[in-house]
Amino acid sequence: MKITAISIFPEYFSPLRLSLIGKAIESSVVDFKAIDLREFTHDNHKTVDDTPYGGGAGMVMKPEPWGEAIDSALNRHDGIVDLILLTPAGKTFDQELAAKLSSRENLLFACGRYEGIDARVSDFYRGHQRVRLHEISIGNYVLNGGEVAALVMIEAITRLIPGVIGNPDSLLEESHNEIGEVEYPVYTKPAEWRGLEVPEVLKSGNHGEIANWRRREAQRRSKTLRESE
Ligand code: 6GU
Repeated sequence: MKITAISIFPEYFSPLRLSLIGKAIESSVVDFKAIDLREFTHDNHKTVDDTPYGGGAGMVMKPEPWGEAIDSALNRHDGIVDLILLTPAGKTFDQELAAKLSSRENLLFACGRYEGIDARVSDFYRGHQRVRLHEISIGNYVLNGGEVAALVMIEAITRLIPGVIGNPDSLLEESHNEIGEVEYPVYTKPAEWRGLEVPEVLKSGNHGEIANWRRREAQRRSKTLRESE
């Protein structure tokens, strides 16, 4: 999978070199590049934003640098590219979209800042031959920019690529799997810690009863965790 991220803070993406995703990048399962939007400006101040037409608070990101940066990024990729515009006004990211995007060859993340990117940029690329456009938010709260949202998405997506996670079984059992149920509680040694015991059934060796207990606990958690806030 080839991934490009465009941002005025390309250093935001350095943590991707760590851990399992870092290994995937090293072993070239994932080819990642962060591009600095300011490289596509042509004035001395490297201006990427301006005041909004119609007035109002804040600044809007100018379309020209975005157009040039996205065109340049498209040149790094072959064929169809999934262009992901990070915006709090987008469709909420979930495990289903992560799974869909994990099977795609080319992902391009456009990380806006300020009050957003001039709306003509999304209009233009929605109609582009090589682009499938997604306007995505990661949840109902406001961040200062799309970078952290892109990191969240890249982690959720790349860990689903075969070979990125060591044990694929751990993908099946985990929270937000196809059944939409969260995981059962897990325990390891010691059998007693600060007066708290590991449930007896887990030490029984009875695999049928263990499976039943885990199913019940997962159901209970799915209900109570989600009702508790
Ligand atoms: Cl993608 N961007 C910003 N700025 N805020 C967000 C978001 C994205 N998703 C949730 N909040």
